[in-house]
Formats: sequence, structure tokens, C-alpha cells
Amino acid sequence: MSSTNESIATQPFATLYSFRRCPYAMRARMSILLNGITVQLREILLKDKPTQMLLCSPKGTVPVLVLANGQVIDESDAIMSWARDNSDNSAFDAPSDEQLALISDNDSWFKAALDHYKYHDRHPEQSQSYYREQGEVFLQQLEQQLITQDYLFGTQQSYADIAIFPFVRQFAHVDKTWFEQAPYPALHRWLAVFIQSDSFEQAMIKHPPWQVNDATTYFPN
Ligand SMILES: N[C@@H](CCC(=O)N[C@@H](CS)C(=O)NCC(=O)O)C(=O)O
Repeated sequence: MSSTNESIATQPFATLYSFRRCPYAMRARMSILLNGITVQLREILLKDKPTQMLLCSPKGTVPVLVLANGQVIDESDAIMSWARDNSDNSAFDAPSDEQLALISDNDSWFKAALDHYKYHDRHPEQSQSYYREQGEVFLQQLEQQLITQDYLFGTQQSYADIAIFPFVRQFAHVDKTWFEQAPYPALHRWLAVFIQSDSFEQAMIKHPPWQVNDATTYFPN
């Protein structure tokens, strides 16, 4: 949905280049939403990235946030922190070293295992179940943390929960039947809280790819 509301349009908004299905972009959108920030949203296609985005961030990954003053933030964790730091009512504390270590595991070897599991036909050196078992090492670690508490680092949603759940969701979606019967009850419960939340529903609303002459789309809207 687009808006040309004048009172909104006169305020200086940051612009978020995003791709709906990208887990890095999901963590950025969730953080923006939960921290009560509004941005201008530009949905992109990875196979046809807008020149305007590439001029701001030549490395060509999403998410990219361009602030009203022109500053570019093109790493998802930095966008999460920016949303938290610019919120009147922060949704979570700044991440602890333990949270950052877990996110680093997520973004490195778990993400690699996830990609190999999902696109196993491109990696025929090993079987799909081999790659899945590699990813399960991370799932087991999360399960251990979630057995005794609702969220990864306690009773409240943390930066790490928001950063990690989109990747676990993607892992679950590779083979939903397998995931549903896998022995991770605490992880299932935790993931369902996010996937079934109103915030996630809002973060996953479909938008057509942005084009230069489009009316501004605000997120959330
Ligand atoms: N380290 C980056 C990674 C972002 C990333 O790799 N995003 C993927 C989409 S999920 C991407 O844009 N890939 C570029 C492409 O496929 O052309 C971040 O945290 O923002």
C-alpha cells in the first residue's frame, strides 16, 4: 500500500532497500517495526537491483538503509542497532557479547549450512541430510538455550532473537514435514511466537518492486 499523506511526506525519512524473502532484510524490517520507526520502503529484485541502490551501496546486498542526511548503512546488524538507537522506546537492549557471538555463528557457519541444505543440488559433494545435520548443530544449541527460558537470552525478546529467527524459519521451510517432527520442542515454540506475531505479518506484506516514479511506500504503513 502506498501513501502520499502530506504530514508524513514532509518529514525526513530514511529509505530502506529491502527484499521481502531475505532473512537479513527481515531482521532489519522487524527491528525497524518493533522500535516504532517509519521508513520509506523500496522493495527490490535481487536480479534487477535499482541503480539508485547500487550508487549508495556498490556491494549490492540488501538490506540498505539510506538516512535522510545521506549516510548509508548497508549491513543488517547495523540497521538493527540504528533502529534501536533512534527509538523513543527501544524494543530491546544493545546486544551483549554472548548475543553477538551467537549471531556471528548464525551468520557464518549456520547460514552456510542452511544454503547448502536448501540448495543441495548445487553442492553434490555431500547429501542433503549431511548439510541438514550440520545446521542442526546450531538448532541444538538454540534448543538448549530455549528449554529453560522463553527467549534466547531470558524472558524478553532480545536483539539476538530478532536477528536469528528469520534464518531458523528459512531452515524450517526447506522441509517443513521434517522440521515439525524434529526433536526441538522449545525451538518450535520460540519460532512460532515470531512467525505468528502481528509484527511479522506486517513485515512480510508483499510490495511490488520499486520504480522511480512510484508514490512513496512507507514501512510500516
Ligand atoms: N552481511 C550482509 C548480508 C546481506 C545479504 O547477503 N543479503 C543477500 C540477500 S538474502 C543479498 O543481498 N545478496 C546479493 C545477491 O543475491 O545479489 C548483511 O547482514 O546485511
